[in-house]
Amino acid sequence: MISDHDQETSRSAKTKYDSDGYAMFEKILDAGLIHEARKHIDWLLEKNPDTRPEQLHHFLMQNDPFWVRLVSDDRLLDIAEQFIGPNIALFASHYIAKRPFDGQAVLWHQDGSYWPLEPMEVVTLWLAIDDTDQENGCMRVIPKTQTMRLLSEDELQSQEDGENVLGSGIDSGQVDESKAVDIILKAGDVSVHHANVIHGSNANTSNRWRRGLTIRYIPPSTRIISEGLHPSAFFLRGRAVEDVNQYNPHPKYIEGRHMQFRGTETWNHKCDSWNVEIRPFLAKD
Ligand SMILES: O=C(O)CCC(=O)C(=O)O
Repeated sequence: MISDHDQETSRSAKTKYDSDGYAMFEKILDAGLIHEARKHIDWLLEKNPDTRPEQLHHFLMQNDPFWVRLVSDDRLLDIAEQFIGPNIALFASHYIAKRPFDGQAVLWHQDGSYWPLEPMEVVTLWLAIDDTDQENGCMRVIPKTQTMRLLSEDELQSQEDGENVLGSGIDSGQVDESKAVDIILKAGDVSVHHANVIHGSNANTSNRWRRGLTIRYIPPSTRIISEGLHPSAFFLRGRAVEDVNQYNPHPKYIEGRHMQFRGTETWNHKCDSWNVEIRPFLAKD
């Protein structure tokens, strides 16, 4: 049962989000799970030695039980529910992990410019896996820009110099940086942002990591426009909608193939029953 205090906190976060395009939630995930998320990044980097740590994208998650377990955590879904309602699917997720002294910037952008979603009903949760601040390249938001129209990808400036995460961004002349707010978080905290709000982050100039996980949740009425099965389309909570999306089955943990994590046996049982429950919405193979 949600306490009066939690209800009050969630009401004020929603008010902040509606007004400014973002909100913050403290102390959401426990230190044990955050430790496993750090181990997971190390494991992914070992398996993908040519991939920069800012580029651990959703295409790696289709058969990764820990990743799907993490984004299905009820504490995260309870937050997503406040913004998109009780029926929740995953569209994408991406670790943006910035190494000490070397982590790249994310240029100013609106997420929706890049996304094949119809309608653009989606919310991002950004999970802090380290403490984040100005020195290690925390996220920065320009409040209230969620009311701006979405720029299309060809209205963005390309900057494919390999020195920034997205390879493009909004022309800096169109962004009033004096209004930027730093999203300073502790590991285990979560920030939430709107698909239209302008945001980005600076490079990591500190001697500390700055690891974060972006998680993009949609209601199942939002269509993911994709040729074939989208690799990170997972149905996570509530009721799915017919003839909109096809989903991947929740992957079971297999020793030797996947990263070991706490509760794998329980996870595997959950996968079995969940995959039966949502069978009509799973991609046919
Ligand atoms: O992690 C970052 O620095 C930027 C995150 C971001 O751009 C996003 O979540 O859309």
